[in-house]
Amino acid sequence: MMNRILITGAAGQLGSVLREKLKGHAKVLRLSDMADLGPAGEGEEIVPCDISDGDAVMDLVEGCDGIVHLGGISVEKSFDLIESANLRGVHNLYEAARAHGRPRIVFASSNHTIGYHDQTTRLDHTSPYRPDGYYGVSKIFGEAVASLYWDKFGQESALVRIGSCTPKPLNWRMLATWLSEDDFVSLIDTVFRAPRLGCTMIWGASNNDAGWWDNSHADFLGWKPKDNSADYLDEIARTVPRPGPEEPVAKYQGGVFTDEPIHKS
Ligand code: NAI
Ligand code: 15L
Repeated sequence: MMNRILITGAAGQLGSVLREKLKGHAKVLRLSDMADLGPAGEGEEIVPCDISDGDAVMDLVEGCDGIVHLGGISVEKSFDLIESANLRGVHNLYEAARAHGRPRIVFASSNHTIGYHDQTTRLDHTSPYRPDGYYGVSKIFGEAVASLYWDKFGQESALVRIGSCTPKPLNWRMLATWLSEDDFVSLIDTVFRAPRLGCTMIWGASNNDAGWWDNSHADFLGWKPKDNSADYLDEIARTVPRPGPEEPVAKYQGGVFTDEPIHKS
């Protein structure tokens, strides 16, 4: 069993899910965020930290043998906000990992790295980036830093381009992008157990009939997502009006993010 897994962004939506569902995957879960995390439970350590602070991140990472990096801005915002949390934050994390024995990193990247691809296009790991905002650009930066630290220092990472991780798919687009919480947990578990990881991009989506992304390049890891958004098709058809084909949410893989302005600080 792993000794200590660090979860950054542990107070957020996915962090709260993993706080529960990764219990028992390591002797200790070190939970970190700049937002309040409440008291530590059994098998938990709470370490508050702003990831844009390099010294604090250096201390945060010490003693961890795996990292799930969720912390940062998770939607489109001004460049200033994204720069400090997502650009400096990732730089600080990789520098700290390098100094502390190179624990494996699961980096929460996003489908917004490729958001301007049309929904009729099938993508694989060789498809070009088409970010739909500065948020998507910052995730491409994170993937590039991971690649640099792999080639230069042998730092292993899983670059998980998460689609939409929610308890169930909520709209027509999510029939393609949905990642169930359990499949996310099994992905993290697979990544930490794999004999070889390297620096591998993985599409973070469940086994959806309506999916857009081909993960066959990452078959060597052995991850087998079990859930399928098709189980919710009837419910969505009954409750969610179908958008017109030219609406961003139905046209582009990044959905409504493609309709965002460039935000000012
Ligand atoms: P969230 O916004 O709920 O959580 C992010 C957490 O990061 C928050 O608790 C926030 O306080 C923390 N944070 C922000 N700036 C920080 C800083 N400077 N220092 C320390 N902590 C900071 O986001 P969510 O939905 O939980 O997503 C987690 C990660 O997964 C994010 O990196 C997001 O970009 C990525 N992701 C999530 C998807 C989803 O479906 N939820 C889809 C694609 C990517
Ligand atoms: C993301 O990257 C966001 O963090 C999340 O809030 C969702 O909007 C998701 O993508 C999505 O595209 O559904």
